[in-house]
Amino acid sequence: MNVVVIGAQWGDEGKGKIVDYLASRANLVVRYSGGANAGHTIVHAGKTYKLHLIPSGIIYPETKVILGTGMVIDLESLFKELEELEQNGIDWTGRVFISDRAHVVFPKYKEEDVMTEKMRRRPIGTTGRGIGVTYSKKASRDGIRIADLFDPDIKSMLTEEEKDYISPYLDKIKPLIVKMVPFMRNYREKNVLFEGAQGFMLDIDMGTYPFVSSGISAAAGACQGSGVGPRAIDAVYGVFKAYSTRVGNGPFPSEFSEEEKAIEESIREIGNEYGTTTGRARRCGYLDLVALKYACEANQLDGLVLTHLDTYDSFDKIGLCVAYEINGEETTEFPTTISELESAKPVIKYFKGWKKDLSVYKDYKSFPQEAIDYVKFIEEYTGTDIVIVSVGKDRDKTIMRK
Ligand code: 2SA
Ligand code: GDP
Ligand code: MG
Repeated sequence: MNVVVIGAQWGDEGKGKIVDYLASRANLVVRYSGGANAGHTIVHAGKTYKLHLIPSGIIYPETKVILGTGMVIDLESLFKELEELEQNGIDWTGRVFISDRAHVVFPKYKEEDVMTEKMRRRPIGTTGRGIGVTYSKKASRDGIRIADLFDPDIKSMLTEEEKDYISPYLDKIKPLIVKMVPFMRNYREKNVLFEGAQGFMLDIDMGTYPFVSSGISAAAGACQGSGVGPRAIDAVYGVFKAYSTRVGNGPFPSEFSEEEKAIEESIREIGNEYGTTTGRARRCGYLDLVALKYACEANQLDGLVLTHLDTYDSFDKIGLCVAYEINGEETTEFPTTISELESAKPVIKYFKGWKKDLSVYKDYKSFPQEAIDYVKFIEEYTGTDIVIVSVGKDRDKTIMRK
């Protein structure tokens, strides 16, 4: 089985947790997009792991992981992360691989990222990790790939500063590099998980452009970012939270208004909605079904994974954004332009809260009826089954429905 797991919102849906959960059956986990901008959290056996470049799946002692062709690699960050894993008792030797075709992020790209942000008329709120600059270099064919670090012709073109930067990493990275296509050939009959980064609404083509990241966070990127064809994929799952969050700038139609700031505060505190990489407070709003349905359709999701349902445990009532009102007209089609998105007023339908601690439930069927009603409405609206429900950050707070 080859399964793709994407974020179906604006990132931070709990992809790390869900990929880790599903990785118990995987031989290989491939990260196919993004770079050290991502922050994927896994909580297991009293330990919290925050991964940025390394695919979730590394926590299992046998599972192999690969940083795919679609990624942009910050070497300094990579080796820092591997060191942290070691300190946490994770032996990664012989289990971490890097695509020969992934691109390298140089320190000056990060500086340029921060500088460009300062000059933008409408800053995106990037993470400052050099992501956009590296993908721009790639698209304009001025990038340096992992394999190029060992090509004498290309090495001679590097500046002294660049040569000095890469030199301490060359011996360390060499044993990790593989030719992506033959590497994937060896996994044809095995179980492979393809891990997306950020969320579908931050996808360079399909997201709220230009307020997006620069990689492909859509499911389709799993193929391009790993060197397999679309026929290789057996199933695609989209992870989403019981509410919506967005970190950084850009339109967010269901974002809580000034009068609703107290609700936002509660969600942020209960759900711990702070950036895993930058620590920035995440903006919050009710679950946006217009956006979620768009993600379901555009990625042809086979199933949804709902996380953070427990974050609503203490709420009396819970809203769902079921349409946008734009220029006096209601729509359920996700708009393309920023002006439409910025003028969209959310149409909210309210549900009764369940007021129970969901984290103690082991079985979906015994959930309080109010929680079941909420879940059922989302399934009916999106036309997509919710196959897993997560009720806590720990790996064991995960309920498989089918
Ligand atoms: P960039 O740095 O060029 O990719 O930023 C472009 C936009 O993409 C957003 N972005 C993210 N959104 C959610 N989560 C991300 N990862 C971290 C996390 C974010 C953090 O797990 O919390 O720690 O702040 C992520 N990475 C990029 C970003 O906010 C910009 O809006
Ligand atoms: P990712 O980028 O999609 O992997 O998500 P992040 O790790 O950036 O943010 C998700 C946060 O929610 C992390 O702190 C997780 O530990 C936490 N989390 C994941 N699932 C759940 C859940 O079902 N309930 C609660 N309370 N926390 C969760
Ligand atoms: Mg994250």
